[in-house]
Amino acid sequence: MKVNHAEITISAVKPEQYPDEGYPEFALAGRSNVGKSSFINKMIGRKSLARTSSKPGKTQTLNFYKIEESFYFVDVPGYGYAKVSKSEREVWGKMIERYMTGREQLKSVIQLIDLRHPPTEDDILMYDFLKHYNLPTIIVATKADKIPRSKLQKHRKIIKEALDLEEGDPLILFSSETGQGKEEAWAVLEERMR
Ligand SMILES: Nc1nc2c(ncn2[C@@H]2O[C@H](COP(=O)(O)OP(=O)(O)OP(=O)(O)O)[C@@H](O)[C@H]2O)c(=O)[nH]1
Ligand SMILES: [Mg+2]
Repeated sequence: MKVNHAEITISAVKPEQYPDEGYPEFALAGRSNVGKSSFINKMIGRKSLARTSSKPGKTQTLNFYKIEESFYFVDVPGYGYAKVSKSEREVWGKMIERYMTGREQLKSVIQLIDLRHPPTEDDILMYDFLKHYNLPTIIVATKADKIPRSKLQKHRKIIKEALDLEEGDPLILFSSETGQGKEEAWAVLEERMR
């Protein structure tokens, strides 16, 4: 898909603020700094619509990006950032749970995992949470440009096995630097938008 129009509609913290057009939504989940905002930017071909940072834990709200007047990417605050207090973590957990378990137009959760390292305990907990609620999931393994070609499949397998990936959940190797995986990701999204 070639995106001509994308805009941030709202940064929401509660359901009353979510957009109400009923467009399909794809939420981005993943640990802090894994590349969620970069994924959105790469997919829509914009350098910095979704704010990226070298400072982890920056996104603290559900950011709804409206794409082509037809669907939303929802940038969700990252998990697993050590310097976040226990009470902040609880607020985060409630916000995510409320959105992800009660949102009819949420078509799939795109869970991003750093391809360079085995999934963390938090990655596995998040995937188990999504599967517990029967949420269709797409795993996007980020920073593929940092892995030598000859080792890509080995790293892919480690993620697949650590998550005990369910059949039907795609695992896409992705790089927001090179654009690797972009077409594959669009194909899956377009299929799931219907
Ligand atoms: N080499 C490489 N770097 C990447 C890739 N994706 C993201 N990065 C870098 O990783 C850092 C974090 O990226 P973000 O997109 O801000 O990560 P995020 O998941 O949105 O982080 P939070 O909003 O803090 O949760 C930035 O410095 C990016 O440039 C990738 O595919 N390859
Ligand atoms: Mg971000």
